[in-house]
Amino acid sequence: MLYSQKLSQNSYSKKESITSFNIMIVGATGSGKTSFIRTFCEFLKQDIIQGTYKETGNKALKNSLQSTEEIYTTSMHIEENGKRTALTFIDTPGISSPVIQQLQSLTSYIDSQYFRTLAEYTTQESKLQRDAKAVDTHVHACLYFIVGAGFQGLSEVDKFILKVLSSRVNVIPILSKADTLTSAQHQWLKETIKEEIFNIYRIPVYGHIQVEDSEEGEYSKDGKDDENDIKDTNFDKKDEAHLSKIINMLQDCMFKDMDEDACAMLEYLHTMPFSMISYEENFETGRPIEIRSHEINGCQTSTESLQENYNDSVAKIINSSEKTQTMINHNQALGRRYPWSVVECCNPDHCDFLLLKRMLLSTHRDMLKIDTSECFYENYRTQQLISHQKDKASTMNSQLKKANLS
Ligand SMILES: Nc1nc2c(ncn2[C@@H]2O[C@H](COP(=O)(O)OP(=O)(O)OP(=O)(O)O)[C@@H](O)[C@H]2O)c(=O)[nH]1
Ligand SMILES: [Mg+2]
Repeated sequence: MLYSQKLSQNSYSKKESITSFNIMIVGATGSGKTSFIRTFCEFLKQDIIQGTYKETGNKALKNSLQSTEEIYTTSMHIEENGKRTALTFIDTPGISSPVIQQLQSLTSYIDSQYFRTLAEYTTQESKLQRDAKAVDTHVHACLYFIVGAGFQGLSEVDKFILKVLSSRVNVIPILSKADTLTSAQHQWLKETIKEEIFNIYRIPVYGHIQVEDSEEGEYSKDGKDDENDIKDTNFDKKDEAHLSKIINMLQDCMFKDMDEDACAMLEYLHTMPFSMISYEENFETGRPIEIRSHEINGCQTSTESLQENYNDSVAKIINSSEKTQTMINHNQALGRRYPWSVVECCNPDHCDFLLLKRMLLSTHRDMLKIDTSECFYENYRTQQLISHQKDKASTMNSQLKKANLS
């Protein structure tokens, strides 16, 4: 089946007034996860519908930056281009050794959201009408933070975590602290991470579509079937051209069928891993340092140069309304100040913050939700049913044995 056909079959309800969208942030200790959430929230401030901002942590985003000790959430309702989203960030403690235990707490959190839906559906099965207002708490996207400085290829730990998480959620790789990289390092890291994920280790992160050579244009989601195999670290399916095959297939869909989703997926594959810079905070207040408009370079020219570098058909990256958003208010920008210059979180020449925001909240939001409910939740449900059947069968067996003995 063509990519475009599958997506159109799953078209979401246009009547829906507000859509829940939940983003989990995962990565090594100190990789910049909490700073990223703070930057995102600060940037979104003007879009937040008043009175909807909530944190389950103890004002985790308001005081000065602390190491994250336990999972907490930050939620808000935002409205952008007429689309309303109930957005939740799930911040997680940094991963350090021993990895297994920490990873298990993340997978338990993810699975418990699927379990919640399963339990709701089971209890409502007897009712005539299901509760249409049930809140969707599934993790729709999981941003995996990789620190660029000192990177020498994906470590065994990175591969293991990425593989385990990709069997449960849509994982999106992030290259954090991009301000610490030279332009050449930045480019090398992007290419290397993409090459390793798609071609060398074939890790089924978001965008990893299996292209079958035999039937051109056929595809299926790759690697989602071995989801519970937490110990499977067999990354030996090297295919140097795998990413090119995916891109060719998507380009086919885009040109033949004018498929907008295929175009959005090409944009995503072009950019990932998304490079990020979070704002520098004032030590005393925990608030972003003040950067005035005269300290920063004009963004308009840089956006144009970025567009020139892109393949024409995929180049509608940043629209004019987003250009103005590089300033969070009239004359202030988010960024980090160095002796030689100021780096800006929202300048597309400096990092991919705006592209990531657009991808998550607009171009890919519904695709990520569809993937989560139709692929990951369905996998979870099937596994639960199978294990329930197995339990039942073994109970019956032992009862039969007892009956035969007596
Ligand atoms: N240079 C630079 N430093 C950053 C950036 N983002 C965060 N930092 C710094 O990195 C340190 C750790 O940031 P956090 O946001 O607490 O990292 P974390 O991943 O949440 O840390 P844990 O919760 O302990 O796992 C802080 O000193 C931040 O100021 C960035 O984009 N660039
Ligand atoms: Mg943190």
